[in-house]
Amino acid sequence: MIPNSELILNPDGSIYHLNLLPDHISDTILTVGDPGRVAQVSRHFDSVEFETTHREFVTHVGYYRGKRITVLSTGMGTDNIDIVMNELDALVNIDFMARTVRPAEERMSLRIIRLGTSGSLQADVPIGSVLATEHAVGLDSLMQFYPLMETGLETEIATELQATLGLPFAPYVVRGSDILREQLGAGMVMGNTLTCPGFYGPQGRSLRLDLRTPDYIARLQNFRHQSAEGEFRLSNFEMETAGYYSLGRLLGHEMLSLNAIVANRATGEFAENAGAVVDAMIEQTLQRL
Ligand code: R1P
Ligand code: URA
Repeated sequence: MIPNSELILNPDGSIYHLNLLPDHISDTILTVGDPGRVAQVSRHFDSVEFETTHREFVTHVGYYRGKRITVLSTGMGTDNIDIVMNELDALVNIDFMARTVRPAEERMSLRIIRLGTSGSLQADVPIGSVLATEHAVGLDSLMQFYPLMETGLETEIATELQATLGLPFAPYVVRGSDILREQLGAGMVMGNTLTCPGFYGPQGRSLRLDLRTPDYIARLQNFRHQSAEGEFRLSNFEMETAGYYSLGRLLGHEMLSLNAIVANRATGEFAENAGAVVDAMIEQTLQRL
């Protein structure tokens, strides 16, 4: 039995942070960082049957062209993704009454799609494009706490990137679901996403503070790893994808991160209408679900 201090339920039986009951979610879940973006997605729904808000976690559940969809905001950073992924998984794979993990044959695999904003690292991934993440690379510490099994290629990339950046720790590298990326990402840019534990220094932005590594951005832009699978380079920056992909692998959920490119760090531009770039990604994704 999972104790009260580990599986924390609110007085109405809902899970601690997300404030949701098992019946509230669908098998397809769209996640966004910005709580304000939840309504930007659900305004396309035929109907909304349930809404709740707790902290930065806003959830709308409704129907889009007859399909039941949940859209949920996560706030920023992989520390929040640890909460979101563990609690979404608990909603489907833990029996709240018995406080036990469901047997393997009863466990459910969710389809979770992140609709986020992102900064491009490469001049040829322009503002306005939508990038579907193939590999995520985590510079955050989340995977120091879980036994993520990385493939040989993932470990090689992590080791080389650690040396390139002169980091005291190895990043973690994890490839996402090929099926979901092919299903929903047709015509989008395919790329490898660097998940950072911050928006400024960890993404090489220097307003008033110097960075430890002055040519940090150039090192990331020029990083290449050659393997039988081809050339690997880093395409874009954001703050959640590696958390999703690694916890998705560990918990058995299908994950896809879609990135609306609103900044380009090679050219120094920021989108004049970032909202329109995000809207286009939302509409295209909903039509493909
Ligand atoms: C930073 O501005 C935030 O934007 C990106 C980053 O991952 C980070 O959360 O995603 P969202 O637009 O989904 O929040
Ligand atoms: N989100 C990020 O994390 N970085 C950017 O540059 C833009 C959006």
